Amino acid sequence: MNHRFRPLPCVRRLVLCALLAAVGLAAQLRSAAAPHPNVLVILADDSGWGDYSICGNTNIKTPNIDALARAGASLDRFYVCAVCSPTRAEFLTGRYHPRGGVRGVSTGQERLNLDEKTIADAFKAAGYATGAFGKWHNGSQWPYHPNARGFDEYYGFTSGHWGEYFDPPLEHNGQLVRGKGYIADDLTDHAIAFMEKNQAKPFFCYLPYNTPHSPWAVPDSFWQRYKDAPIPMRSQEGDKETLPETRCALAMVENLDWNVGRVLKRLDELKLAENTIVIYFSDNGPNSWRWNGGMKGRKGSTDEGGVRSVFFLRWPGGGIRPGTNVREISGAIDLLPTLTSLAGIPRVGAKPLDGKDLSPLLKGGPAPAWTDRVIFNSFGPNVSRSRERLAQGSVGSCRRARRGGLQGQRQGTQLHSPAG
Ligand SMILES: [Ca+2]
Repeated sequence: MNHRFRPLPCVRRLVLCALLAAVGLAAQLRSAAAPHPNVLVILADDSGWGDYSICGNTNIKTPNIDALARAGASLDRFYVCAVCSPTRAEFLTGRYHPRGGVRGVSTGQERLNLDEKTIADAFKAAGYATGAFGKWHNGSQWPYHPNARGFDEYYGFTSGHWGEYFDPPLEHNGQLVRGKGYIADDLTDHAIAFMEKNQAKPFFCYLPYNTPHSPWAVPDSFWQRYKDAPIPMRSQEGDKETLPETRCALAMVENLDWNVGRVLKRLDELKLAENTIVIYFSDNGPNSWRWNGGMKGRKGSTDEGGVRSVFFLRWPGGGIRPGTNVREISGAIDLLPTLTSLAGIPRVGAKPLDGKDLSPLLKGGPAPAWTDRVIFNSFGPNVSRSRERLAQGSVGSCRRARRGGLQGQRQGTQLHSPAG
């Protein structure tokens, strides 16, 4: 007699259900274990909100940056600082720049306090390869050097201004080297090499260009497009605009656009685009009087024209839908909490953040609960603030900007005289 146990039909069904449940759980675990997204942060230097064709500027063509914008989300009211170092400090820490000791751009005022933790510290601690390629401007020497602030690899120059843009003297992880060709092209080449080298694991690549910051220097192929070109869209400041400067700035932004196109093309070729968060913004307003949507102020001012930047974020594999337009105010202080949240990694450090996680806004869907807030901006003796309600007026965005400017934006920022 065969005494081997034969499960009853109902028991067999239970076993089958258990097996199916186990398979489902395994699939969920595989999903949960999906690789963290790569992050590519592209930062322009002194490019104004109006320096892009997608913002309605017919003086210039920026097809690659425009395409990046259309493929993801735009932060329509994104605020940076009046000058370089403060914006970079806010991006790095998620905190207003004075909290980290950054009050200016030179004489040590650009240094980020050593007890501040950076966004690169967070990504490095989470196992990312971290690299920065470009202008640092938050302290030149160790221990303020980028290699000491969370970046495994650094190529570029650590000060805020560089006098030579062709074959320039630069550094690579603290070693003096000679750059090759135009500086923006060279920085792009090194960022691409970093992504290629680290394509098998998640990377955090910070690409802070130093153009269109002066000196006014651009490869001849780009200059030839503008040398004699008409400039139909002008600064509202009239005689203050210097056309040769406008022409060179626009040529430098077109060079930036070309380099952004090269990076994005390489991400496609490496099949990394789907799971790479790409963001693009500038560190302050335009460095010359040129068309900027009619906004008051330029670089160095806490008025709207000095502190409003474009902001584009693309992440096809992360549920960021093309054409998403976020109207709520936001700023460089929001990038650390937002990018760590999107990547699913913890921040490093315990100091209170000023920024907020914008991911509910970026992912769209039903209107997320969002609390109105005030964003402050300061430089020297000037302080300004932007409020949600003021910024939600009947003004344009990059997607629907038209020639003639955005005069209403003057109301978006209020300037307050310093006490005394
Ligand atoms: Ca700048």
